[in-house]
Amino acid sequence: MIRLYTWTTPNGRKVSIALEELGVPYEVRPVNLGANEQLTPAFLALNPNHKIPVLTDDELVIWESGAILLYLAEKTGQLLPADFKGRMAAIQYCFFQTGGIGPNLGRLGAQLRRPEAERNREMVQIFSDEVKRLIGVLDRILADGRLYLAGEYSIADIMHYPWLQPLQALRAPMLTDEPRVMAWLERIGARPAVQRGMKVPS
Ligand SMILES: N[C@@H](CCC(=O)N[C@@H](CS)C(=O)NCC(=O)O)C(=O)O
Repeated sequence: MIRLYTWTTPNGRKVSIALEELGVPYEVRPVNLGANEQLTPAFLALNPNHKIPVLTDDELVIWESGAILLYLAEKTGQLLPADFKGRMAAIQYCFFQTGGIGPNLGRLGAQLRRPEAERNREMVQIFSDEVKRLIGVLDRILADGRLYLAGEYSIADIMHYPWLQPLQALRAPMLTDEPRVMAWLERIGARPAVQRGMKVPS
């Protein structure tokens, strides 16, 4: 039985989207980050890095969203291109997401959630410039007319969607300025499994 330890945040939703896409039965264990439940000894025993998501599959415990999505893709033989070049491209975009858009947008969000007087303006500028640049990179990748990042729908798209969807909902100019990224987000967001995964935990 697969168990997903998660919360209402982008990294957790990558995994619920993938599980919904795969139609794999799973049990949700909400970890309330607002109540610091990720710091409890029981959770630290699963993930010493005290972050969601964590996935357990019987005795196996995996953390880091990219590793979890790769595990699910390998286990089911889905959501990764079958050809070697395509697989490597998809994995490349997964690393690109966890090293770029994830941390930069995460830190930008953390600044913007503070009252205005408590924000570090320099940090806000640095993170928003970097997020804008990274969205520009996605736009450049999509410029050849491909529908999905690695050619076909894969974990590479799932890794990015929950991070960028809030910017889409806010109609943030750094995103709306890039019509190809907007169209790609709309394409992903139209998928029923994505819509279900974005509601986990309910
Ligand atoms: N690189 C990790 C990042 C996971 C992450 O940052 N999780 C956040 C929520 S989106 C978290 O659990 N934060 C709690 C903490 O840092 O104590 C991944 O991709 O899984």
